[in-house]
Amino acid sequence: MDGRWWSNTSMGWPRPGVALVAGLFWAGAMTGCGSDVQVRGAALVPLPAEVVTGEGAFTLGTATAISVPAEAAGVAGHLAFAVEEATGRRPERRSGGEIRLALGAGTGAEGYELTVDDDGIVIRAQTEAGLFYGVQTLRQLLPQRADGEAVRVPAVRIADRPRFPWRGAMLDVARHFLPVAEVKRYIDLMAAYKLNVLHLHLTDDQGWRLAIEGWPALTEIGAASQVGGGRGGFYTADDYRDLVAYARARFVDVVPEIDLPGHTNAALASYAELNCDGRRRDPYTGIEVGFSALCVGSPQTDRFVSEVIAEVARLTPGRYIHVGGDEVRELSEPEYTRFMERAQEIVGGTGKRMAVWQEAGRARLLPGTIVQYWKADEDPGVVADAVRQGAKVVMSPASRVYLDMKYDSWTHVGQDWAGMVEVADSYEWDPATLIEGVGAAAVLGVEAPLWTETVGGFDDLTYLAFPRLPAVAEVAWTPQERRSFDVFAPRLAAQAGQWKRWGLNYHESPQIPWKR
Ligand code: TNX
Repeated sequence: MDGRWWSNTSMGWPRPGVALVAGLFWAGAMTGCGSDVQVRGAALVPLPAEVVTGEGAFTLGTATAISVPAEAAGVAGHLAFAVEEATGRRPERRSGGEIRLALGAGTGAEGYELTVDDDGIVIRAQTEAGLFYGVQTLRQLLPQRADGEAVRVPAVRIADRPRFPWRGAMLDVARHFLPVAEVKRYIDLMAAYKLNVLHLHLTDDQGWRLAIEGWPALTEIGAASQVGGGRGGFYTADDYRDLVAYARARFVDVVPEIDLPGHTNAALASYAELNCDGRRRDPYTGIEVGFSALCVGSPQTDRFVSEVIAEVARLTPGRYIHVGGDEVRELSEPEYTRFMERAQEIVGGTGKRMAVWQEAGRARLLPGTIVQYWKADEDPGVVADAVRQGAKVVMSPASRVYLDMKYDSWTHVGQDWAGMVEVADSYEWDPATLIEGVGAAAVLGVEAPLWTETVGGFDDLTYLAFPRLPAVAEVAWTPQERRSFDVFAPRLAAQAGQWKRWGLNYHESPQIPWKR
């Protein structure tokens, strides 16, 4: 069978080296060589590690069935959905179906192989996660639904695996609360682009968004505010479990953040005892940062932090708990580092590992801690210091991947303190060379935060995330030597049909050749 796959050579194409394939693929489309259906292969985001076109095609019809082994049952529904999106009909699941999932060694933990030939489609992977990513790729290969027409998928062989294990997005549900249904929609969008970590920024000055047993005022008072004075809101433990399960079913881990010891006005407004002067703060609805801090070192604060972290750990199956540590201006250096080290002990006591914003690199860290880089004008040397202590780094450079930055001066929503961030800025950088002293081995991955000071509704949220979120997904997934903005831009443009069908509000960046 192999001979068929290298038959490109006979079309005058060189045997495809990894770096060449995408460029040739697209060049073929541009010069009109190949049918329109073949062009669809060029529409993959993130670009797989290897793509080789073949000859022939598989045609899906209303009788096409799917075949899924019992051990991969968690992916069966996702595959059925992908086929239904394309054909308009839910496929039957039976052994011997033409679209087949198979478990087997050799693809790496999250990798997969996808083969389309005249007889059918096979996705093979070592894990259910790998199969799920193969299904997401298949979704992008399937032509958009045209009722009654046969759905033809050109022959192709894809071998794919991610560059980084942490491919994240962060939602700030504290500044403006987001209902469960909207967080789920965002998880769907993340998963379509193979992102696998949802960092939930659950608490901040303007609101506390998770119910904690034994601390009812956190939700009675702390959750009842948000930026601009709206009603706020919070997740019950059941809501949160529901979100975690929904994410898990899409191979997304939830990393909860309880931002400490600063960004805590909502907690300070809920409980007088958390303030050194014993007086409750007023709820805060502005957008200043850095003014609040727990009364560190007091037994009340220690009990509060211990009980909150214990509850969050109990509700969270994932490995990490984020405890913030950013922008604390009200504490002395020793007060700050001592608090972060105590928080680390508390997190460790629950069996989890701690994640923190880069500032906490100044504290003594345990190996395996995650430090999240975000700000260039804060000394990036602290990140290298943290790495020397055995920490791993998640890259969230604000000037590249803060999805709350405006695209340009016309953007109707967002901030600009880290500059204007167009989609090319989000795309054209290498996480492994960004910070001196922090090489590839220290980088766990990439995460795109979306802070919501200015974001009041889901349409504004998606406007900021699209198209930059898919750009960041490719930074996190695709080998660096395979990436170039020129080849990315038309592939990204090809996503817009999906976005329209999903009803997404997105930014029509002038850097992308959208098709009209
Ligand atoms: C900085 S990033 C913050 C957030 C703001 C954001 C706005 C970080 C650790 N702190 O509190 O929401 O900028 O862009």
